[in-house]
Amino acid sequence: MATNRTFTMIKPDAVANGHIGAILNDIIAGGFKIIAMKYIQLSKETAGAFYAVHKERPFYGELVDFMTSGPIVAAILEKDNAVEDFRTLIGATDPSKAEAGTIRNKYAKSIDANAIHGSDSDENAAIEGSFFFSHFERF
Ligand code: RTP
Ligand code: MG
Repeated sequence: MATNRTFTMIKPDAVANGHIGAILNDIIAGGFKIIAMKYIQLSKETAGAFYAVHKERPFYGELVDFMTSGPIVAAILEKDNAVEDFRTLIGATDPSKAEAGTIRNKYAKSIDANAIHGSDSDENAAIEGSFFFSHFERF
């Protein structure tokens, strides 16, 4: 059964381009409730650990460099069918393929600087949420 939580990061490009407010509005308008949130800059070590599943991929080094290039907003979100519905709200990894109206279609410039992260499974949503937030930081 699908759990009702997912994890997201508003990535450094979207933060630098002034889209935090607009993206949070889209997330809330999409029916998601914010359970936890923080504004932080990742170290290479932290970003490398978060993306360890992609370690062998050719884009890993660039991904870690990009994700540590400026502050991000990390959050745990709640909604029925959260993981799948959030992936629909953000659109395809490559923004040129993301459907009109999706967050990546509106705010992302390239497959590397693609504005936002969304967990890809219930299991990863739980792992990623716990990576960033303790139980005392969830509401
Ligand atoms: P995310 O994890 O950020 O929500 O993105 P995703 O599931 O749609 O894509 P994923 O396969 O998990 O890849 C993580 C991030 O790596 C970059 N990427 N570059 N050049 C490439 O072929 C390529 N593929 C992936 C993207 O920035 C992607 O968000
Ligand atoms: Mg992914």
